[in-house]
Amino acid sequence: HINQSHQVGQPCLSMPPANGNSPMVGIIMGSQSDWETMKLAANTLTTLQIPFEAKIVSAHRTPDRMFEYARAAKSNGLKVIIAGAGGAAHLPGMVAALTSLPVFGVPVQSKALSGVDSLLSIVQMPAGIPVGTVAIGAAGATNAALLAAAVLAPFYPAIDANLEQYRKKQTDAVAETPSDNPA
Ligand code: RP5
Repeated sequence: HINQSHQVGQPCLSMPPANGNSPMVGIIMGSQSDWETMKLAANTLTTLQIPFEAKIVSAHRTPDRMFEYARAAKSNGLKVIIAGAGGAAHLPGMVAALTSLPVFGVPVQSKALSGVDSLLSIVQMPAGIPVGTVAIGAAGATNAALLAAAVLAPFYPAIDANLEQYRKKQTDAVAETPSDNPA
């Protein structure tokens, strides 16, 4: 919730603190087989101490579950949805159609077409219903979590601090000179 005195169009001075228990990010995926990829999003959110939930929600196999999940997402307290799917990957776009929460789509690397099918299915949304589409596979799953953190960071100082620390650690880990035996 935004504080009671908040007026639309006015700056909101007191944002709610991140609640340690209730999920702020919903990670959903079309199949159990997507988890190997999508757990990289989960691991990144864990590192950043952002509470999340992870669910299997298929646009094709469990369409009713998808409708219920997307429709209830905002009232359940979620702030961002990360949706991963492979092949004819409808899940991110369908979920984005059902909620105005930001949706980041992760194209899972498919066997037949190496994820190019997933990428094109997710990225080519017509104007009006956006899906923030990331790279195919592991990099995309990690980056979707980092984008979720970046969306939340301006409103939650603890998340902002964790995200800055994550990036600093990454920068500090880059050696100035190449080595034949990198650590
Ligand atoms: C999609 O079909 C899923 O997102 C998954 O990437 C792909 C294959 O699913 P499985 O046949 O492995 O369950 O719905």
